[in-house]
Amino acid sequence: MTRQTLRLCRIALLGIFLLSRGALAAGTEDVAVSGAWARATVPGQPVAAAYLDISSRQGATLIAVRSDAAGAVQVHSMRDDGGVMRMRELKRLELPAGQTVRLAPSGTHLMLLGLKAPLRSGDSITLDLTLVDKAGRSRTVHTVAPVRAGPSP
Ligand SMILES: [Cu+2]
Repeated sequence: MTRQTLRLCRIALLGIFLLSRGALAAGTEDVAVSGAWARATVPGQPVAAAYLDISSRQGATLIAVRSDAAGAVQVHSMRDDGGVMRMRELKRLELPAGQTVRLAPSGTHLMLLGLKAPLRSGDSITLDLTLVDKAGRSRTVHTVAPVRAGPSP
């Protein structure tokens, strides 16, 4: 390798490094996910709930969720209807700028439908959250949720 090609090589590598840093920052900076967990299931239970805290600095909308553990994932809201808790699918979940939206037991949650296997404490599942920002750009945030027995619903 000549000195010239070595120099070009270094510049190219630096470029790749800077590009990947830029891509990382763009992909993860705005949206923060924390405290994700999924509730362990009993044998024969075809669905499970998962919870997390999510926030977007600029404001965004959660439009889709996928998991390796389930055929489909929906966002559900919970409403007290004369003493009966009713769940309703939310097609979109708004994340107001700078606010943490909590998905927690007895409230808005992720519903894992068509579980591929029972969820046992100590396992973990993936959750891929697809969001759209104010400019219409979509991104997917990947998170891992440990499975826990958790408090009673
Ligand atoms: Cu539900």
